[in-house]
Formats: sequence, structure tokens, C-alpha cells
Amino acid sequence: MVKLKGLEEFIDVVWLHWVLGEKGWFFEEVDNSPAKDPYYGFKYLREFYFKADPSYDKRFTVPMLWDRKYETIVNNESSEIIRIFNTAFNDFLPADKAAIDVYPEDLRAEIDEMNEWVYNTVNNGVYKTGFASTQEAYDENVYPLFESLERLEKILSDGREFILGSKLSEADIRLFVTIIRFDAAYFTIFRCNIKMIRYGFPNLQNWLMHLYYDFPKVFKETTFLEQLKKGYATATQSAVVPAGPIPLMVSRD
Ligand SMILES: N[C@@H](CCC(=O)N[C@@H](CS)C(=O)NCC(=O)O)C(=O)O
Repeated sequence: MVKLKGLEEFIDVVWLHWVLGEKGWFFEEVDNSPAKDPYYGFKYLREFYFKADPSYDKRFTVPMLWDRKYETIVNNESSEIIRIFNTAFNDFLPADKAAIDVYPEDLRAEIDEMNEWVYNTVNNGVYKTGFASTQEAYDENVYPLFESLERLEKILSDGREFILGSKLSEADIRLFVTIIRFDAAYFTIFRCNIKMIRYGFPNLQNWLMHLYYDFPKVFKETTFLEQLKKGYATATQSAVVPAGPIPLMVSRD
């Protein structure tokens, strides 16, 4: 959203290390993470949460949107941060960027309806499948996940450019972040392995490649496949990173 709306001047994106440590997310001079956070010199994400509220006792999650002026957390819910970025800076943006609207009036009902099942069975579905500790819980989630992928595959079968037709919308952004991780991480590490996107869902694969390769600033350059693969491998019991898939992202050539 920062790249799509051209918010770099207002929003500084600071990356944490891809390892989820014992004290939660932390900064470390590895890949694109700095050794410490550039504003306070914090080592851990939790330090921001405690600065905002010393009695905070919930999870220390990313993404976390911090207000540098008021020195507090604005929001830590990705779906809400998408909506904030969609409009909050419009008055300060050039006309072409201000005009970008991923939640336009005419698509709101469709977006809301889609968010409901896509979130429950796909975005969160991969986690419910991956962290299932019983066969029953796994079965309860893996089949609805793949039913939804089939449903998305069918939606895209009329050759439309984006999930809801000819306009890039919130539905694409929310789905992209899960589908781009699918073959690289969820298929193996979360046992979401009925089919791979690249071999089993040609329309979803084409849609994914379209976003990734045709809007590189927004999607390709903000995706760190090697890092996320290592991150998911270490987040689940084992530090061993599976070798495949090779290539990690299918090339267009
Ligand atoms: N509602 C949040 C959930 C965020 C979330 O669970 N983030 C995970 C990483 S994908 C996290 O930071 N987990 C850290 C932890 O549970 O300690 C959102 O989607 O923005």
C-alpha cells in the first residue's frame, strides 16, 4: 500500500529480522533489517508496544503502524492499515496517487463479501491448517482452503485482469500476500499440499505473475521470498529450510 499509493515520504517501512525469537520479533542486521530501530534504538518490537502502553499484555504482532509525532501505536491490524493508507494521505498526494482507491464505492459490497470467506478459509485458513495439532482440525481446514482456491480459480476463469474485474482492489492485495507465499511456504511447511498454485491453479498463477511482474514496485520489490521461506521454516519447530520449490518464483520467460 505504501508503494501503491506513493506514501514513502510519510511512511518509513522498517523491517524486522524474519526469525520470531523468544521475546518476539527483533531487529538484527540481517537481510533488510537494521541492527536496531532507527528512531529509539529498540532491539525488540515489544518495546514499541510497551512505550505506547506500559501495561500492554497482548501479542506483539506485525505489522505495527507507529506515529512518530505522538509516539504511539496507530494500528496493528493489517486490514485496517490498508484502509487507512487508502485515503488518509490523499490531501497531500499528487492527483494520480490520490485517485488510487482500492476500496471504491462500487466494489465495497463485493469486497466485504469476499473478505469474509477469503479471510476465513484462505488468509487464516493456511494458518489454521498449518497449526492444526489433530487430524480432525487439519481436515476441517485443509479442504475448505482448497475449495476456496478452486472458487477463486473459477472467478478468474473469464480472463479478468483482477479478482473483481478490471480494477486492482483490496481483494487482490489481501489475496496476493497469501498466494505469493503458498508454494514457497504453506504447501510444504503448513501441509497445504493438495495442489501447488503453479501446477494446480493456472488462472491464479497467471493473476499472481501479472501482479508480481507487471507491477514490480508494488508487489515484486516488496516480496522477500527467501526470507519468508526461512521465516516460516524456523517458526515451525524446525530450523531446517526445505530446498524447494525451485524456482522459488516461476519466471515469465
Ligand atoms: N491481526 C493481525 C495479526 C497479525 C499477526 O498475527 N502477525 C504475526 C505475523 S504474520 C505476528 O506478528 N506474530 C507474532 C506473535 O504471535 O508473537 C493482522 O493481520 O494484522
